[in-house]
Amino acid sequence: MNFGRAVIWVADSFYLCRTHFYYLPECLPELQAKKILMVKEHTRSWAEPFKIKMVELLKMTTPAQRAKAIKEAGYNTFLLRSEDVYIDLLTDSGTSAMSDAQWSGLMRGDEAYAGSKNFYHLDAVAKKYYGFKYIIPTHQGRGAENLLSQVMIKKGDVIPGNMYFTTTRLHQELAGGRFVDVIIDEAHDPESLHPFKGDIDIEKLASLVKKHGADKIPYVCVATTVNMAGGQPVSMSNLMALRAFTAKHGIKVMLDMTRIAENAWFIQQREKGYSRRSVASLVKEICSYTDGATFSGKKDALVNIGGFLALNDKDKFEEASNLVVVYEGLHTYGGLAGRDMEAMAIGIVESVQDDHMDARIGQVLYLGSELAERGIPIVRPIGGHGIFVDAKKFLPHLKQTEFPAQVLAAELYEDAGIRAMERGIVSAGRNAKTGDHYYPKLELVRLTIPRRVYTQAHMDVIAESVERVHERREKIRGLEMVYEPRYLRFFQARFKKK
Ligand code: P70
Repeated sequence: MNFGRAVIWVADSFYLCRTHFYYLPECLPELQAKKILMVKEHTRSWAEPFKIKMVELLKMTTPAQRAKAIKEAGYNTFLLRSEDVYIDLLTDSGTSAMSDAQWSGLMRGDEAYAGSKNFYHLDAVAKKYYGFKYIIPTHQGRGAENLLSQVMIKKGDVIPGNMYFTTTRLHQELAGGRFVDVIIDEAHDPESLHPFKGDIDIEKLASLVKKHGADKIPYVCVATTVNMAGGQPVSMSNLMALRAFTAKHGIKVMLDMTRIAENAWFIQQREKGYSRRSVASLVKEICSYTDGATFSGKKDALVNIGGFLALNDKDKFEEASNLVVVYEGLHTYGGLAGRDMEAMAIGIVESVQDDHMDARIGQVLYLGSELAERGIPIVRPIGGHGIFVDAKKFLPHLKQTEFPAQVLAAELYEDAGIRAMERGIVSAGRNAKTGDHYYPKLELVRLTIPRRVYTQAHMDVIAESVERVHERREKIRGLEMVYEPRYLRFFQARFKKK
């Protein structure tokens, strides 16, 4: 990274990188006391390190068309047709724009059933950038989660993790295990300015080990970044402490490395001693404190489909590469076309470039600061892949059982055709034993930013739309769930207005 150009010291509290001011670890206590998140004082504008070669035209809709569409979708944004959406912030998963290099990689797809040369390319790139010994491609992240859970978890096991993720927890449960949250308390507080809200609370982990015994804990699942907490990063020092603690007890560490490059960028920006390190080198260091990983290439790696399971243990690798033929496909394609593996190999390299990451998270921070300036309650600090609006604060007159985040996501669609995702009580699901809803502390609407897809003008439209909905928030009514599927209910549940 070119520091002369990218970073200027200002006073003794802030430093400027091309995009924004970020705070330094040294002055955190002071900043937390003042509740300052960032100071906006650009010297120069920043811009993306690419230009646009092809565009996808969008359909513009009227308010009446949108009101009809969201009603027909049962007030669930997952059930909207994408052609009825203007700005699609449902997810950053599989929605990125590929580069010209990736598109040309598609043309080099070797669609042999076995031993495709694209597999060997992916295998070499993943080993080079992440440092794991063995790679098994899967169709996407949850394919890898299924394999990992099946080869590692026995009935009655406990799997600690830094906050649950929906698919990860479900696969752990289907394999007979039980997820236990050991993230630091700050992660559940949308207003805490802790710079690494994804950190694992080693004390909580220690008492879990004491209670159940290390034999019942096959691994700790650590996610970089933590999606459900708002895209919050884990610090390098926490990963090291986790490694030291688990090594003492003979427990493995498995990484959910879905947004690892974003996590590495936050370490570079915020953690003492890392500001001169490249994102690429930080990514590799993170992996070095773990024994394996599940990866959804649909996020960081800038592809529309793909993932892998990485392992260092030869026996577990052999077991998993046998199992993959049952669920995904042969171990040299794992449910992917050769061309998809090629695009992912190229995307991995692009994903760890400092310039790319500056622009990617710079855009998220831009939207976040626009919303914060308008008085919209959002999770702070702003995370890596999107802005998480605090629906409990936005709609304080609604009970959690009236699904405030679901309501807000539907309202945003009606206002300007912006599609967001509920990340609250509907996503949390029910306790399998008692049948009760889980009541998560965080009731959020995620405005997820796809990589390299939307412009700054789109960000302005989004901020204005959220502001408009905020202005009429008191008139907004709750929802009632009228259809609830058994698994991952948020995808297909239907609602009606109260
Ligand atoms: C999202 C997507 C996927 C994901 C993730 C983390 C931290 C694993 C995966 C699974 C898609 C999604 C998935 C479930 C519910 C809503 C949305 N996250 N770990 O939008 O990867 O999708 O490839 O199987 O974020 O956040 P995959």
